[in-house]
Amino acid sequence: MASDLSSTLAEGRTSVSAAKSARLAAEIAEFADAVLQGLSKRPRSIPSRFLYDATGSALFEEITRVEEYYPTRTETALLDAHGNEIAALAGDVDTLVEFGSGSSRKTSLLIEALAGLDAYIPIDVSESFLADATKRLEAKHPGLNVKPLVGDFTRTRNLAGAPRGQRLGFFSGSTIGNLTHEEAKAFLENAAELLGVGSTFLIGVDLKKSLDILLPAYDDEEGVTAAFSLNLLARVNRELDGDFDTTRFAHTALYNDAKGRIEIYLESLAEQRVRVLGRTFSFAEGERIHTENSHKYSVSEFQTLAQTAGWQPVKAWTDPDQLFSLHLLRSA
Ligand code: SAH
Ligand code: AVI
Repeated sequence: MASDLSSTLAEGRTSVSAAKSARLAAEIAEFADAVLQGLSKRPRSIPSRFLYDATGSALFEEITRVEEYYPTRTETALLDAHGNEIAALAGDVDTLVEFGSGSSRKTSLLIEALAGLDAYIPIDVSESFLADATKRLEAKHPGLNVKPLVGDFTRTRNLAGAPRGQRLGFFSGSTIGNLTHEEAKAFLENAAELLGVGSTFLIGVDLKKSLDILLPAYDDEEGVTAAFSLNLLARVNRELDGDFDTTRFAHTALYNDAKGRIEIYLESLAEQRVRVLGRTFSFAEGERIHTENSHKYSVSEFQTLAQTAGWQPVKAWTDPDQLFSLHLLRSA
């Protein structure tokens, strides 16, 4: 009996670790495709979701603590001040679904405000970071059913095994700004399907503002944001047999006024050749790889975008300095 049980448990562990290895292999294959294609085309680019391996996620956490990076502390203050009102407007919520949950630190404020919450489903591509955050949340909120989902939130088509009932979506940190307007619309339409009719969605959105505040937030004195960007090249070296010399590329952040977004690039500091998975890529001095966009919205611009994707604005909250906004939406 005991040996039956232990062999069943061992088989269970084997299938869990096999699933994990398969996921890891698929993620590396996608990373390889994205890098080889992205470095072959002009302008060169690599999608921003690949910034978040375990090191990238830890560096993003560091960014949230630097003085110049106002979004995290401002959004936290908004959640702290308005959590109860948000919970009252959202009504009875059974399941909270978070997209790009990262450390889930801010989420505790929402979980505490939502009386009667049964389940929390954090979705993130950064597997080990998600696992650590899950352990922390389970310890902090005993009785809450935490069901993490590893994957790309733009391609999540079902919440496998998630309890039914009333759902509230949460997309914090202005991660929606890392998507283009078209991608954000498609994401919001898919989220409406995932969350279901009558669901609500709370989204943190960074506001348009003076470049004196905006530019330093993406190029801090200490160089934490630069380290976060450059880790993408280090990740290529680690996972794709690359030989990028990260001291010969520079993190560059600029504001594209026409597109209302911060654009982040890695700029080659010299003429150089780099090898990735056996292929050679030549860089001219000053040539760039586009790694990230961070779109900024006025409150009404974001509400219009949400409406085109089938979400009705319920209420928006902003801080006194008009740095950041929180939007509660209801699926139409
Ligand atoms: N919401 C947190 C973390 C923001 S950082 C906060 O506000 O602090 C962005 C998070 O989204 C990271 O944890 C990253 O791993 C995740 N992420 C980025 N692109 C993703 C994608 N396409 N699918 C799933 N997760 C993604
Ligand atoms: C996660 N995301 C919303 C951050 C942002 O502000 O666009 C990522 C980031 N990149 C550099 N600094 C922060």
